[in-house]
This record gives sequence, C-alpha cells and structure tokens, in this order.
Amino acid sequence: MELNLNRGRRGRLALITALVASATLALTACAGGGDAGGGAADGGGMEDLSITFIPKQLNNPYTDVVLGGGEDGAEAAGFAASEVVGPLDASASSQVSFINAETQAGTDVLVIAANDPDAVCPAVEEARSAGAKIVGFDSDLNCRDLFVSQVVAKDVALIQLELISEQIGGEGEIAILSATANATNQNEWIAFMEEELASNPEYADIELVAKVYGDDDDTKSFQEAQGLLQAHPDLKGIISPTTVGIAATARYLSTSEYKGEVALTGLGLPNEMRSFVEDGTVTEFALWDPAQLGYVAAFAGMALADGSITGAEGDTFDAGDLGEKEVGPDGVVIVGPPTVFNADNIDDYDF
Ligand code: RAM
Repeated sequence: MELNLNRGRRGRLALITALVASATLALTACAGGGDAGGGAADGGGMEDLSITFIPKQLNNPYTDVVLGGGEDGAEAAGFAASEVVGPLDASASSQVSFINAETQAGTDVLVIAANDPDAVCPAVEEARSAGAKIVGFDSDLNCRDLFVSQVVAKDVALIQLELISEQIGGEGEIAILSATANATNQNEWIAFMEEELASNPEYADIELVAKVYGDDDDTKSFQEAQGLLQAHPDLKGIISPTTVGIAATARYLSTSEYKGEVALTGLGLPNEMRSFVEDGTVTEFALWDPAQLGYVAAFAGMALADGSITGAEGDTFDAGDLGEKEVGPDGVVIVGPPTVFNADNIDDYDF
C-alpha cells in the first residue's frame, strides 16, 4: 500500500528541527520535575494519549521516511499528540537525554529504534515505571513491550547474500560495511549472514574478509569504503546493510576505478540509489517500505496504551490501512517482505 507521504522533505526537516528545539525546551521546563503530559501515563484519559518517536538519528533520509509513516499512523490510530525527538548521531548515550525528557513530559508511548540493545534500558525502564508503553522499531532493545520489525531478520540477511553471490558469480572475497558496531538490527542481520556463509554449500567459495563500520555517518562510511578497497585489492563485492552506508559506498565507487568491477548491494532507499543504478555502479539492492514500519509501530503503541494487547505472542491489533497484525514469538511483529530494486523497477518507487 502507499501511505500518504506527500509532505515535502523540506517541510519534514523543518518540523524535525522544530521538535528538537522543543525537546530542548521541554527538558529545561521539566528540570524541576514538572509534568507536561496529559495521557494515561499521568492519569489522563484514553482520549488524550501521546506518542513519542525516538529514531536512531534524525539526520538520516531513511528516518524521515519511517517517521512520515509514524506520524500518519499516530494520527490514524487516534493519538492526540505525537512528537519526534532524537540525536543527530546514531549513539545510545545521545538517545538517553531524549528518553529522560520524554519521561518527564509524561509520554504515554515511547517508540524507539535503539542504538544499543542494553545501553538505553535504564532510561527506558524509568519511562515504563512512569507508565509509558515501550515499542521498539527498526533496531531492537532488551526492555520493550514489543518490537516492530521491518522484515523477518533472517530474510534480510539471506536476500543480501543471494544478491551479492549473484553479482560476483558465486566466488571471491566480500566485505560488509555496516552502520554502528552496536546496532541491534545490523548485528542481527550480519550474524545470520555469517551463519549462512559458513553452512550453506552454495556460498563455499565466498569469503568474508572484513567488517567495517561507517556509523551511519556519510563521511565516515565513504572513507571506510575507500579503506576497504585499499586494504583488499582482490575484493569482489561489498554488502552494506544500511541506507547511509550503501549510498556513501556507491558514491565512492561511482567515480573510482572500481565502478562496475566491485559489486555493491545491501539495503538502500530507491531515491538515494537511483543515479547509481542508472550509471551502472549498482545492479540490485533491497529494502522494505520504511513508512509502513513507522505506521505499524504507531498502531502497536495505541493497542498497548489502550490495554487491548500486552505484547504477548498471539496478541492481534488493528494496524489501520495495513490490516490486522499479530505479535509473534519473542514479542516481534513483522511488517512485510523485502523488495529488490533494479533498473527495471526502481522508478516505480518514491522513497
Ligand atoms: C539505516 C539505519 C536503519 C536501517 C536502514 C536499513 O538507515 O541503520 O536502522 O534499518 O539503514
């Protein structure tokens, strides 16, 4: 389905900037222990529930798309107030002050993409003690009521291996250029890739020679890509399971001697990757619809906050235009399958 994401990118960035500023103000205003909230967490009624989204980082185009869906979902699910706050860098310690401020403000639902599965938990537990429901999305944490996962984690790993294997003819050295070293989502996908490389005879001739981390920072990712090619002259391909990493690596390859020689695949936004598919730097990569992830997370938050689910396996809830969703094993809700993008279909997507 297509979610309504017609708000311009400039408008979204302005909104996010305003929200960062208002989060700073809220922090100041609540320093004395005041309570600015009005929902169930602070004794209010169901009609005035509030939801806060804390992504891994704000200055990431992927985040913008996820949160566009999140805000649409929050409105459709009936939240009276929805807010987006978060750090500019993808670090867990930077997320903590935002979690604390939102706890002080009395948010009823905290939707968070964790930069570390444990480091955010002391702050998240305080939010829970104050009455907030905790929804993990995109990148999981060990202290949530449920986790909304974009795709079955193992499938995310398998699709990227299939793509790289195809692109390098089933043999040779490959490397992974990931996000941050502590990112729960990338680490889970990488662990499945390593397991599959070691056990699937189809991949017996593929050797993973390096794992590097661009920290979901464009400049660092670009430099890591450059470093990989220098350190591994026989490299046949790179998997970058992060939209920031794959775009930066593609930019490096596109003007280097390795363009068309060293394969690149992973997880990318069609709008960021289009020119690299058109110029032959990249043939195929994958992703899901990021807006759907935010949308479902908002509905999951409402179902937890209004008491219709607890996050237990088998719980079901209404996810608006996306129909009914079910909580699976380990409290994980799956949004949908991945899509593979190439020259034939990339123009059909606008995110
Ligand atoms: C980056 C982030 C995000 C991840 C996508 C694929 O934008 O690391 O967490 O889900 O890539």
